[in-house]
Amino acid sequence: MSDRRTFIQKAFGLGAGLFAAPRVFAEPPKGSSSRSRSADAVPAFNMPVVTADIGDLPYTIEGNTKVFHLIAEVVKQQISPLKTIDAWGFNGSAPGPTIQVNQGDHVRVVFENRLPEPTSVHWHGFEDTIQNDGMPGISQDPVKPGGRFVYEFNIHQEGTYFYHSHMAMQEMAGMLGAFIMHPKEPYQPHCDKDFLIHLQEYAVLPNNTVPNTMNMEFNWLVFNGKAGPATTPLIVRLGDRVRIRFVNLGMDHHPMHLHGHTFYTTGTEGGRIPEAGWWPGNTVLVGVAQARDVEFVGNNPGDWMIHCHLPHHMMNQMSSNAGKMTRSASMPAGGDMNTGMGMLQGTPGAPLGEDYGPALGRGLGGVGNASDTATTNGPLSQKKAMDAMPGMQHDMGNMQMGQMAQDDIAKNANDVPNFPQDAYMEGPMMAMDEMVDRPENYGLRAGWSGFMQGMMTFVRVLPPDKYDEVIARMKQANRPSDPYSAILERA
Ligand SMILES: [Cu+2]
Repeated sequence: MSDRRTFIQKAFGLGAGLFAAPRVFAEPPKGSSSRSRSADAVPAFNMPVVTADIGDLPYTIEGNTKVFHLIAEVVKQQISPLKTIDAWGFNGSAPGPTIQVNQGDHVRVVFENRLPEPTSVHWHGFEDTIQNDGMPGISQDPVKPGGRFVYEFNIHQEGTYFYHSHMAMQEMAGMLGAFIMHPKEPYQPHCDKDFLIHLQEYAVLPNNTVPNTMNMEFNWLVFNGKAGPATTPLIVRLGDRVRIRFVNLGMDHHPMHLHGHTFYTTGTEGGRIPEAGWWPGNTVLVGVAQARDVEFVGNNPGDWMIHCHLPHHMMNQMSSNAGKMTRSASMPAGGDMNTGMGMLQGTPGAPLGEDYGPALGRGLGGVGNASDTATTNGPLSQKKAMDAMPGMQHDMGNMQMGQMAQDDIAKNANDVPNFPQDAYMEGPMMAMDEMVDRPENYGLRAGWSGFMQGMMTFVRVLPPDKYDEVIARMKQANRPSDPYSAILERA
């Protein structure tokens, strides 16, 4: 550890002039109300990390040891109101619950494998003994189904760390979680809110529940196991200083973008960055196996989006929209859902055969295949579209169908190449405000959920009266093991 730190310090020493600027938190742009409430008055302490939609792994104390029981198991993970997948996770969720400890703690993790195959738990970034590294077949025997293994750590680091299965496909099935090591000396300035967001992607075919962990074409992009609009917003009081820890244990890289604020990157998967090395931005690229901690003062009231900026990661249930489903007036006679969406099926060995349309898992399909493009655009009639998808859930409960007015579509829309793009995928017609209703969403503009998909949620920077109202509703909900409890207890 010391070698790396020394190197960083030396590097900063050599380039000191480059790092002279970022003192912005001491002098925020918009008057005194924009200062962190706690930067002046409140002594720094380690605010517990809130992992919305996931929560924490509880522990017991035995002597001077914190003991956690971590269970690998098959879980049903509802990633969206209309989509529940069969994932592998820990203690009931994928990702697994966040483990929070303090620098200096002695920690024991009693691990139990309830999966149908061997596994183990790797402790990512830990400077610990090889016996605790969790590498199956290298540092330990794989833990067989029904088996146990005890990991034991003396925590001397600080920062955002992870645990995950080191068997790649298990990791892609959801076997990951966060491990927070709070510093002995609290970070300065104090953060009033400290959130963690896991970034993951799944490839799950329509009408399927099992992610294809080999597929590289991901169609469900999730924050803490939820796709927008089912994600839970981050609730911030105007003037709060906020930390968000992004954790990426997936297959893609994610440029995480925040609206309305400039943040500083203050930490990586290697711990805290000295202040002179913080860098400003509104987008931070979180590469695979990396953590990026960002901090900002929520000094700009509003419901601000925070999202991955990769366009395909801002969508749910993606598939090509240039194919039969949207460009023919109706389904081929006797067709099913798969045919309608151009899914891979039909004559074996003839992937460009006439019965194939554009498919999830292959290209747009138009090249050399006249049948995909010979049909004219069908009118964008909701009834026709729904009638053309007999396998889809027409009864969508509270989904707010039918709000897209005729005026929203140009009269010549069907003559325009590339139409429909987002008119078909997003908008008020796809809103489901009531289905994703929760206290954290209180007061959002009606129909908001039709414009939020994939890796997206809000940072809601609320003036005191609105903040108090949302917090009161969250308290009233009295949810068991509420991931927000650390904030609710202190509000
Ligand atoms: Cu992304």
